[in-house]
Amino acid sequence: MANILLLHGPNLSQLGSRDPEQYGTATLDDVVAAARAAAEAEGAELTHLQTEHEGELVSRIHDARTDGTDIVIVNAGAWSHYSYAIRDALELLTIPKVEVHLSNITAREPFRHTSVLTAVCDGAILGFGIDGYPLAVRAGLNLHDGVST
Ligand code: CA2
Repeated sequence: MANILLLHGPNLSQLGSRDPEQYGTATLDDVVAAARAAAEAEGAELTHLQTEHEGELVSRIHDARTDGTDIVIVNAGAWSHYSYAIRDALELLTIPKVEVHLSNITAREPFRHTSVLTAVCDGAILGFGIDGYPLAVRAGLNLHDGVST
């Protein structure tokens, strides 16, 4: 059974409380449930962490090197745009890594156009709201299983 680790960064705990045109109406619990349902439908298990603390996310990524995690799915929120610490931690992790953003960051303010994480992930899914998460699960499992798409 594949173990999927889903990671969320700052402010994503507040999803569903405002900005529905940008982020949709789903709460973080809804997002995690959608990802978990997709994982479980494929016989995989999903663990989740959301944190407002950058070091906690870095440490959790380090732990994933040795705790049996097979796949990481990460929406690091605003850290995606500038955190070289998270980028370096992800680079050390040699398992399938899928980046997700609810919004299409390339169509927003210039400071959101770049994610410093994308180059150290296998790929990124942008702009599909909550629907991006089952897609990310599928992509991560395909990489894990060596299925080409
Ligand atoms: O589109 C995404 O998934 C983002 O990672 C969301 C981040 C944002 O900083 C990134 O640029 C893109 C965080 C969004 C803030 O979350 C809110 C949640 C509820 C209400 C308002 C903001």
